[in-house]
Amino acid sequence: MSLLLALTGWRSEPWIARLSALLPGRRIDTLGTLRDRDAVQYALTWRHPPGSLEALPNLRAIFSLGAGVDHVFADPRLPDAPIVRVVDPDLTARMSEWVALQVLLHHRQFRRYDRQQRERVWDEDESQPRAADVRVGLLGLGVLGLDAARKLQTLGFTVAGWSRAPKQVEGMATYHGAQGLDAMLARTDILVSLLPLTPDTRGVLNAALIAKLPRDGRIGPALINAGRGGSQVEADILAALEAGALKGASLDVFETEPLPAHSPLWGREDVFVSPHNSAISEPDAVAGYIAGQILAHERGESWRNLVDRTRGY
Ligand code: NDP
Ligand code: OXD
Repeated sequence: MSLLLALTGWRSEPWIARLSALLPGRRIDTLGTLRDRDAVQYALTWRHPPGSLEALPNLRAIFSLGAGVDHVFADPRLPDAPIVRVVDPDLTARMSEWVALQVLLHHRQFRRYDRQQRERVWDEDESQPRAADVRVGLLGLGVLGLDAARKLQTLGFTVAGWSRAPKQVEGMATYHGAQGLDAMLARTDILVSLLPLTPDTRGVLNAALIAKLPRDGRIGPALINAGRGGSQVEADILAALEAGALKGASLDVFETEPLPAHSPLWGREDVFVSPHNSAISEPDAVAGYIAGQILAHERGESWRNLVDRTRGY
């Protein structure tokens, strides 16, 4: 019985090494080495080629090697097996680090002082607001959004969050649905998106949304997106930066990845670009999580962190 690694853009070797150590005696195949399709019980995917998980008659589960599963649903010929996604403290901690870094970057005007240092300019801004005076709004209050929100609260920011379904979170203002979105945007200086990409969230970070962010805050408005690039309209973000409707942006994900060399986002001082690595799937952590799930399932336990196919996340 075997595991199949179906990866695009990621190396298989680190995963094979970790999984072989954790699940001794099982064959780990890649799409290139697979000969016996009947033997495959578990498929592990990161952007697998569409159709490559078909004709695996004994498939018990599909594991996304990331927290997001839009890449899984991009396959129109996806087999009808349970889909398990990554929920892991290592990945969650990495994302919260990145979000906190970006919120602080805008709050403490990092790009400005970075430029001033390069230009040897000593120009103190006497109007530095307190973190409590800065309103952060989280789009997506799931595993990652909630952890980031809590850590931002610890730093002193005034944090609210938005989700699809109503959610009670002690000590935090929460909003949901279309009306809730407008209400949260109206009290947001720094907007952070940790939304999954679904038909409902595609293109949601657009001109109309940006126009609803207040311009009377102590800093911002600023937009931070580490969810998925398909949720953002980059032409609208650029136009908003030009018009002053946005003061800055931090983007880890893009409509096209890698971000094309000709994208104007690269060259802007008011935009921070990172290469979709705000929260990597570290093979030690994630292989351990997946092996643990497989062994637990084989002892009769239910899958944890199953993806809802109708919601798309
Ligand atoms: P979760 O499924 O735990 O949380 C998703 C959140 O988004 C939930 O709060 C959900 O609402 C909300 N949501 C989904 N659809 C809508 C909608 N239409 N309207 C309002 N809220 C909505 O996911 P995670 O927090 O674990 O991960 C979030 C995303 O982060 C991933 O899907 C992935 O795209 C991205 N990611 C990016 C990484 C990177 O390196 N850049 C790394 C890891 C993840 P509700 O609570 O009501 O269900
Ligand atoms: C993920 C990612 O979904 O890295 O985990 O984007």
